Amino acid sequence: MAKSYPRRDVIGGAAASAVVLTTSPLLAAEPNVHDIAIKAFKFEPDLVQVHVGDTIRWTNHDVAPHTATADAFGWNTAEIAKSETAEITVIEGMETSFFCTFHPHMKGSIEIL
Ligand SMILES: [Cu+2]
Repeated sequence: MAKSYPRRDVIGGAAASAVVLTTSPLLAAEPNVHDIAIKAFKFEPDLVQVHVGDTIRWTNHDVAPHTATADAFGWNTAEIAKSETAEITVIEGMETSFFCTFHPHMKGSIEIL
């Protein structure tokens, strides 16, 4: 006649270890999203500090359309209409100065850390 014994919770112990690993501070930081508002014909803030892999997101709060365009046209959000957003992903060596093609006095900078 078979006798039943209580089982040790070995699987539960392994799962607990896995949780510790995924929360290790040694893992690389998650990519961040950096918001730039376009308001009253200005980029706010006009300087963002970012890491490669981060996203920069512009939101146009003006009625007029705007763009965020690299000074030498290496990247470009194209037209951002009222209340719309546009994003770019930060890549190594990308241009770090940008302006609005419709309003060239609007300028902004990216600092890649
Ligand atoms: Cu503009």
